[in-house]
Amino acid sequence: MDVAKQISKKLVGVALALAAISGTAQATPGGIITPLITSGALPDSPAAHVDANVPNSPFSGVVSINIRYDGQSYICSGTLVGKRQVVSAGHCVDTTGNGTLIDLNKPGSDVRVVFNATSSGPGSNVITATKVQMNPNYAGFGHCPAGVPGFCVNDDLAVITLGQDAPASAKIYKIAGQQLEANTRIIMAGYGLSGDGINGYTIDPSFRVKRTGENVVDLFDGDDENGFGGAREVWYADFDGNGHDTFCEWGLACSQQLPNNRESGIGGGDSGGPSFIEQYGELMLIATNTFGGTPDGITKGAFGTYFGGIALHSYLNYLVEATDGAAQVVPEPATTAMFGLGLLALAGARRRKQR
Ligand SMILES: [Ca+2]
Ligand SMILES: [Ca+2]
Ligand SMILES: [Ca+2]
Repeated sequence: MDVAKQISKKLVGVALALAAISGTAQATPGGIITPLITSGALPDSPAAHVDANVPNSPFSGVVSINIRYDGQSYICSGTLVGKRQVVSAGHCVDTTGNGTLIDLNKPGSDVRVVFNATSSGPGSNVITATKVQMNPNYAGFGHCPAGVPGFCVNDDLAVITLGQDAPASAKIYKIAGQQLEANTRIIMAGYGLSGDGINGYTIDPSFRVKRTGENVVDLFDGDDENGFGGAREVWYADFDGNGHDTFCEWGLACSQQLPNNRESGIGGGDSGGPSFIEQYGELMLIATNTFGGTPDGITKGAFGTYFGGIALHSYLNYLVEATDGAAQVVPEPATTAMFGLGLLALAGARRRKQR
């Protein structure tokens, strides 16, 4: 029995409600919006999730991004992975919704990255991108490869190259080299819509206010170019609280629910922002946040919604290439390495015995 396929099938049915967390989808007020960092119920609040814009913040390299074209202005989030390289979402730099990369040479079109961790005051560190790339398999938000039915949020990755080095105060994150696994606790950050689990979205995105929150990974979609089999490309988590545990109710996954002041969702403007794990004592990028979904009868952004993004393990080669080798991929620590050594030793012992 192919569990992944079943889940993927179920999600494709469910996924019609998915919306991009920002970029194009956020164009019209009242239109479809999704991911941002939200808080739990009172006494937790969006304000309690704000991360101060100071150089010693562990989130100092989480940036907001202003994308402008055709007289429109959008907000997304991103992660610094090299002095001049920012990882974000493909849909943030897609000007048509069909995978059309923004043309930086067109008058009025630009991509600007906003760094907040600066001692020289707000507004002093906005750096314009000189190059923007979109994953070659990204064909627009929700678009599947030719001949594949469904709603695909796969391959929604972008790499933005800055025209000058990021401020020294902005942390450069390494990328975790291992597969993202279900039940992993992830730490998310972004500049998007916020609100709380009861009321949903109540607070607009802001280029200078970032929030952080956590959740636990529930499910995955495989590669859309490969019949949704093989490598994991898309991760999902639900925003649990106040009696809602959506993926568990749907019989898909019943992962741990985090405490009210940590369990969070995402909203419009959080798109492209990071999901980190803690490894070797630091935050490492393992996934991005790109979409949200609202089941029938649930308030947008409130408990019971779900969301997710791109699991980077399948894209490590792409990221290293698109950053001209700047992105640093770190192998996973401890157990696997030790286990590998153990196996080697055993094999050696057996060989010796046979001899
Ligand atoms: Ca794919
Ligand atoms: Ca959850
Ligand atoms: Ca859950």
